[in-house]
Amino acid sequence: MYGATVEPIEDAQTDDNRLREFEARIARGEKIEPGDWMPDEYRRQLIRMISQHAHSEIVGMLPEGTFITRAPTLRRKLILLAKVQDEGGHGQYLYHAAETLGATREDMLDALLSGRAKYSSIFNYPALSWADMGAIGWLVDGAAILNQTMLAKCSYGPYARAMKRICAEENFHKRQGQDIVITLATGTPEQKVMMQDAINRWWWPTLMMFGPHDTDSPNSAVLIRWGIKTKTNDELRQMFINQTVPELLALGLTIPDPDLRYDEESGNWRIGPINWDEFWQVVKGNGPCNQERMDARRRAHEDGRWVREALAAYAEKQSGT
Ligand code: BYC
Repeated sequence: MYGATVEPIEDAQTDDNRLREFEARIARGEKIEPGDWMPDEYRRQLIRMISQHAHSEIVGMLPEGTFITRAPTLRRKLILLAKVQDEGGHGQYLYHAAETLGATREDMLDALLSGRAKYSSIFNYPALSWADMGAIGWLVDGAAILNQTMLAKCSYGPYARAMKRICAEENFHKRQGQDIVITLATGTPEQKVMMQDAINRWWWPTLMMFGPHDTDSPNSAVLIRWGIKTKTNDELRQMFINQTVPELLALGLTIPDPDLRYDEESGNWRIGPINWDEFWQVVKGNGPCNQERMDARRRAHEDGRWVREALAAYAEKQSGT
């Protein structure tokens, strides 16, 4: 009887001590590794974020994938093919990172294919012209780099290390986007119109990629407390705006925001209101391409079934079971 009442108190004290030590390690800048003690909520938040990130990479292959056969030159085709392959590779690193926390590949894929899992809102918009390859590379990859450079310093070792490798490749992705944008923006009048149209369509969805305003971001507080995020959604969004606006304007392109203005006092470019209704509609599955994206992923999963079965059968044969 005595033991039964004492044990939970000891457990609670042990957990308090573990939490203190865990937080002290994060404060010292140490990485948390897979076998280390961690709060359940830290594990849950990481699995949520890393698996959503992995899904985003895989679904993110689709808008650009449709242009591999339509690239204007062989060189552009090779570059785009390499970029889309890189994205598949990023998905693999990230699924592995989530597996180190106990998530299984089957559960993560099931969550994606059944529509339970989120993935980045940005990939539910259509890629309509070759200029979109430039806009995705410059804007979408540019936004992703800012977010991922932050995550490369996060407290969880496997995620931070995956991010370092991914960021190196993302920089190449952004460069190829910039190269397309510069070529079209300084090309024929028709090319410039095509480029401007792509910027007009991708600008606002890219700003939404950073997530809701800090006041509406329920996960940020705990992610920042435990060193997963070190910057807020709004801080990263503002960094992106300040970096990108002058570069696009310098090319003679415009930003589709009548309220855009430079604030001398703070040194920030100020934007008009973001359409959060549109964002939440897209996140809930009602964006322009959500259905198409999920159909494509489900089809690919079915098409790959025989490969998974053959591999499983081979592994079973090898192990002699
Ligand atoms: N889309 O509390 P909040 C790439 C959700 S791929 C959809 O602020 P958090 C690339 C959020 O999940 C790059 N959902 O969340 C690939 C949460 O719902 P749950 C993708 C979004 O986690 C191919 C709710 O809204 N990058 O670069 O603190 C080609 C409340 O939000 C979005 C990553 O995944 C969104 N945009 O902050 C080219 C980076 N935003 O989960 C390029 C890793 C928010 O509670 N993720 N939500 O049900 C992150 O850094 C953070 O999760 C976010 C959101 C900044 C995205």
